[in-house]
Parts: sequence; C-alpha cells; structure tokens
Amino acid sequence: MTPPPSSGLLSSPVAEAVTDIMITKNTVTQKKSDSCGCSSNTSTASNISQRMLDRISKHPCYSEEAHHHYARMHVAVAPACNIQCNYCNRKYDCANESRPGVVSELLTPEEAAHKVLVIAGKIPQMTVLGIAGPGDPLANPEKTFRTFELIADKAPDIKLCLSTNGLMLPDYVDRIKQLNVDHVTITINMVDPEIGTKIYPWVHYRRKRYKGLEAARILHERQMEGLQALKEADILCKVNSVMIPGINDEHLVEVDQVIREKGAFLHNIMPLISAPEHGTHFGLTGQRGPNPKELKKLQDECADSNMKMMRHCRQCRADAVGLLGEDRSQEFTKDKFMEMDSQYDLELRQEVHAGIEQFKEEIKLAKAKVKPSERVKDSPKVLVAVATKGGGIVNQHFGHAKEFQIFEVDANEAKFVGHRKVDQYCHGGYGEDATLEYVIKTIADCKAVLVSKVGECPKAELREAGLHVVEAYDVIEKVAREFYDQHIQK
Ligand code: CLF
Ligand code: SF4
Repeated sequence: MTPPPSSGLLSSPVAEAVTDIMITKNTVTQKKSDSCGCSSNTSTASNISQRMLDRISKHPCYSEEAHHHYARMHVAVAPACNIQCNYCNRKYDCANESRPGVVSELLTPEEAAHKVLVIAGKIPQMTVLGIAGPGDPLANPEKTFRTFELIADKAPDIKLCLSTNGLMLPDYVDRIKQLNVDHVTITINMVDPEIGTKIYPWVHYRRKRYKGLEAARILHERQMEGLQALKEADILCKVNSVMIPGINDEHLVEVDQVIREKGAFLHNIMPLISAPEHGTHFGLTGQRGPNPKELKKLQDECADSNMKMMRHCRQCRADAVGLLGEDRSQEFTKDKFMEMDSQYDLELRQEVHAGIEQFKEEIKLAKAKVKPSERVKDSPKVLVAVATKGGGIVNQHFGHAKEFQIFEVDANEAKFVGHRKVDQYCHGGYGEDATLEYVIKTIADCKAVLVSKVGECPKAELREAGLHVVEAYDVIEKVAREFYDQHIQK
C-alpha cells in the first residue's frame, strides 16, 4: 500500500495526476493507480534565458524538469524514407527517434488529427505532438505538414515537433516556420563523411541514389545547411546522435562541438540498440551498442563543454503516447481511438497546466530546503536508483518498476543522469527470482534504491548485493540528498 501523503505538496491532486487522469465534465479528478511509469538539467541551467525557458518548460524532451510532468505523443503518418542507416530495418519504425524493432500503425493526417484531439482530452498534460516516423517526416512532406495544419487549427495550445534525418530539411525550413513548429530534431551521427560511410550505405537525393563517400557527403552538407537555416529562423534544434562503439563513439565529441557552434540547443546521445532479430546491418554483423557506463562517460565528456545534454530520452515509438518512460500507445490503437469522441477542452487543459506549474514550484521549494547554504567542494558522487511513476516523486513500488531513474548525488545536489530499463519484478503477489537477479545487476553500480515500498524478500537480496534500500514517498531530490547526508556524508 502506498503510504498516505504526508505534506500539502504530496497531496496535491496534480502530484497524482501523472499517470492517471480522469476527466468528468468540467472537473478534473485524479486517482492514484495501484499498479505502477541534462548534464541534462536543461531547464535549470543558469545560462538559459527566461524566453528560452518559456519555450521549453512544457516540452518533455527539451526540458528534463518538464519530462517528469508533461507528456508527448507521436502520430505515425510518414512511412517513406530517403536514406538507409545501418541500424535500421525499414520493416520497423525510424530508429533515429524510435526504439528499434517496433512497428507503428500508419495513420492518415485526418486520423492522426482525430487521435491528437482524443488524447488531448484524455491526457491534458500532453503538451507536444511530434512526428517522428515511421520513416522520415520530410520524405513525406505533404502528410506531415497536413497533419500539423489540422492540429494547429483545432488544438492551438499543442506544441508541434518534428524529427528528421536532415536530408530534405533545408528545403522546408520556411514551411516549418510558417506552421509554427518550434522544435526540430536532426539526427547527426558524424561530421566527417568518411565515418558516415560506415553508417549510411546510400541516400536518395533529388531522384538519384548515391552510395559511399558521395552519399555521406551529401547528407552531411544538407544536415549542416539545415542546422544553420533553423538557427536563422529561430527554431529550436535538438540533435540526436546514435553512439556506435568503434565507429563514431570518439568522433561524437567533435560532433557535439560542431553542432553547438552551429546553434543546436540540445544534444541527445542515444545508445545503438542492435539485436540480430531486428535484421539490421549492424544487428546481423554483430556491431554492439554501448553499455550504460560508456554512454554516461561520453555524455559527461560532452557536457563538460556545455550543460545542455539530454539524458532522459526513452527512444520512443513513432506512435508513442504518455510521459517519457511510460507507454500508453496500446490504449489508443486505431480501432480504439476511432471509436472515441474528441474531448479537447482548452480551458480545462489550461487549468491542469496551471496546477502542474504550481506543483513544480512546490517541488522547487522542497529541493531548495535540502540544498546546503554553501557549495561543498570535492564531495564524492554516488548513484542512486529511483522507482517513480513521474511527477518528480519517489512514488512507485520496487516490484512495479519497469525502469529506474538514475540520479547522481553529492553533498550539493541530486542530478538526473539517466534511466535503466528493467523487467517488472512483481506480478500480482509473486516475483521471479531470475528477474530480481537481473534488476539487481542492472542497478548494481548504485549505492541505494529509493522506492515507495518493497517486499521483505527483495529488500534482503538488495541489501545483500550492497544496496541501501530507502522507502519513502517524497520529492526525489529530497529523499536522495537525505540518504546521502545520512549514509555517505557521515
Ligand atoms: Fe517526439 Fe522527438 Fe519531438 Fe520528443 S521524442 S519528435 S523531440 S516530441 Fe524525446 Fe522520444 Fe527521445 Fe525523441 S524521448 S526519442 S528525444
Ligand atoms: Fe531508418 Fe530513420 Fe535511418 Fe530512415 S532515417 S533509414 S527510417 S533510421
């Protein structure tokens, strides 16, 4: 059982709204679900202007803070692609912005617009609509732009977002600007076409197929041109890079420098996921992906030069719905959402957003309370694993977690640095030993696991593996910092 909320903050309805919001007429009621959902501190970085903060504060990908509270959705309207990446099998969704091996249901722009309106009503904290596949959105410009037009017309408060491989981007920046799409992601894996030849076997450009160095050079030049054009148009640009050990891992430090110089706002380095069963070139040739340690090391290296490094990406599906880290897409398959009526209600959405903003302020205050008055120098850093359904709260049972958020804690702060996916350990009263073993292995480099509740048996095993077990229902940073002061500092 979840302990009763102990403060005003935790009993805030919005705190509980994260995974489960039910709308009744003009009222929002929330129920707590029994089952369990840069440096990436982009939104808190002191070098970000207020205007910029306003642009990203409700975008769960561009702001690490926002991703605890606001949701995004994708619509799969763009099937075609114009390049081949060695980590992609075109039977599946675009792997530049999606988890490999997933197939999304293709929609027409009209179906997509209906789906957005349905979900905007049912999940009012959904603030961003992204088009990220299943192919490349700009290889399908008419479908992509028609979808944006329909949504902008009917749901003006929803931010529009686009992800592309960049090949056709320079041709469409004006149109993107015109449609008020304020966030564009380009996947850039290299700034050296020689390295590009190991990632891209061909590109299809202006009705001609190019291979080898020529192909990689065209893609590189178009990506740089697109990046520049976005900057000139004042459109926020995030760059995704897939980290491929032995191919571009060391090179990504240079990519990071180049894209920052050219005005990218945020860099998201994602691990290559390559499994032979996905049938990709890399999967079939045994190219491995990085482990979490290697990924963090590279992200830290790039973050040294600039704070804006995204670490909370979940490599979502082309039809993803919900908070990052939770997948509600199966609640809204085509056969289901086509039967649902749109309940889009701008006023109600604004009310929910105001509640979330108020809740965020309360979290900020709770964090400030555990911040030392003076910065402690050379304080050792430790990792802790957190079970959370969102909202910035430790609020999930150990056995219900499908991922753990990883925070790096020292005497000054607790900083989100990543997440680790796991299989859910508890299945209605029983837990599998093999799953527990796997979960413990996944978070073995952490000093503690912070959960709302855990059974005696897993608790004993976690302790035996050297992890402290902290049971709490409170703001993540507060619980993490208090743990640090009690067990590490002393
Ligand atoms: Fe979608 Fe991408 Fe927009 Fe986000 S996802 S189009 S910027 S709304 Fe986000 Fe998903 Fe990572 Fe993409 S977590 S894969 S970064
Ligand atoms: Fe696949 Fe996306 Fe690459 Fe196209 S751009 S080949 S869809 S990963």
